[in-house]
Order: sequence, then C-alpha cells, then structure tokens
Amino acid sequence: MSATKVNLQYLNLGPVGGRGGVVRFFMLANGIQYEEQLFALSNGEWERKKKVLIESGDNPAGTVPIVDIDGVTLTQHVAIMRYIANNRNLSSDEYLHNYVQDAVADQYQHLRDDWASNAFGSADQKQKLTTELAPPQLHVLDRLYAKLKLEDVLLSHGNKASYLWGDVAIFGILHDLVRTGNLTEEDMRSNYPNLHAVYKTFSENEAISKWIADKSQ
Ligand SMILES: N[C@@H](CCC(=O)N[C@@H](CS)C(=O)NCC(=O)O)C(=O)O
Repeated sequence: MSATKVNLQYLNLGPVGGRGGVVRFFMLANGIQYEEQLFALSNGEWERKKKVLIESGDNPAGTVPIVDIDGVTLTQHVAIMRYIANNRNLSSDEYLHNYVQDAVADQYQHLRDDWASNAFGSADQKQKLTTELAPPQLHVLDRLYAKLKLEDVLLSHGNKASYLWGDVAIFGILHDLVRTGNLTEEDMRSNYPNLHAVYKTFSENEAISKWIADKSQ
C-alpha cells in the first residue's frame, strides 16, 4: 500500500522558512511527497484561517504549521517531524539516535522563539537578535553538536540513513537567520563550525537547494 500524501498548512513567507519551513525541509530531505496550502499574511486570509482553526478546535492555539497525514491532524513542528519519522519508518531503532535529535531540538526552540519575535520587528529588535540574542544560543548549539553528534557532521542519520528532526530544525533556523539578515555564512563558518557543516550539508541537498533556488527568483 503506498503512503498517502502529506498536507502542510502554513503561512506564505516566500523564501523564509519559519517553523513550517522546517517541516518542509524535513520532507524535502527525506523525499516525502507533500502538498501545501499557504496563507497570506497581508490580505486578512491568515486572520480568517486562524479564527477557523480556533473555533473548529483543529488547533486551539490558532497557529501553524499543521499537517494532515493519513487522516490525522498534527500541530507543533518538532512533534510533527517526529510523528512523520515514525509513520514513514525513518526514526532510528537505537534510542540514542532519537535522543540526540530530541535534545538538540528542545534546545533550539529558544532561538526559534527569539527569531520569530524579533526578525520581523523594529530595527532595534532586529539588531538585538543579531548581536545579543542569537550569538550565545548559536554558541550553545555548536557546543551541543560537538558533544552529541554521532556522525561526522550530523547528529545522526539513524540506522535508516534518514534526515532526522534535530538536524533539520538546526538547518531551518540557520537558513532563516541568514535569510532575515541576522547571520552571515562567513560568521557561521568562523564562529560555529559544527553548525556551519550542518548548514552546508542541507544547503547542498538536491531537493532543498532546488526549493531555495526557486524561491530566490
Ligand atoms: N509551538 C508551535 C508554535 C507555532 C507558531 O507559533 N506558529 C507561528 C508561525 S511560525 C504562527 O502560527 N503565527 C501566526 C499567529 O500566531 O497568528 C510549533 O512549534 O509549531
């Protein structure tokens, strides 16, 4: 029996990934077929959708990403990736491989929240993200890679040779920090070498690089 397509609902952010972009990168890297519905922020479309999500109870928090897969509606971007990894038999059979993905994904959430709250704000907020909020957290994440990675570059491919949620979340936030002008690739290479190696690996993935090129036109 072939697996049904994954449906991703998210905001239309163009070349910026956001939390939904992390789920998209996860599917691209793992060759999972998906379709998506993207809601515009500009014309009230998202506000209407948000109301429906809350009133219907599909997501009482009124946020996206939301994924529908095999008749189940999922929220929370890291939990979504973990679910799809289990559903598509991508997770590792070894607990340690899944643990390192969870540990890094949990640590990453702080930086994701700071990015979402500041990257689109005032000039002061953007500056604060670039110079005060992001650097110490990137340093911690870089050191966590040094401590936890089970492979040369990635935390792990697991025993299924797949791209798992912690690694993809890290690529997603690096992609976004670069896209919104809060981090340069050169800065990453000099100061966070472990993270830079992850960034490079995913940037060079065929499906991801094609998505980025398409969105950059
Ligand atoms: N904890 C949730 C957070 C979801 C979230 O805050 N999504 C943002 C976009 S990245 C959103 O829906 N923002 C629009 C809004 O709240 O109206 C997750 O990890 O998926």
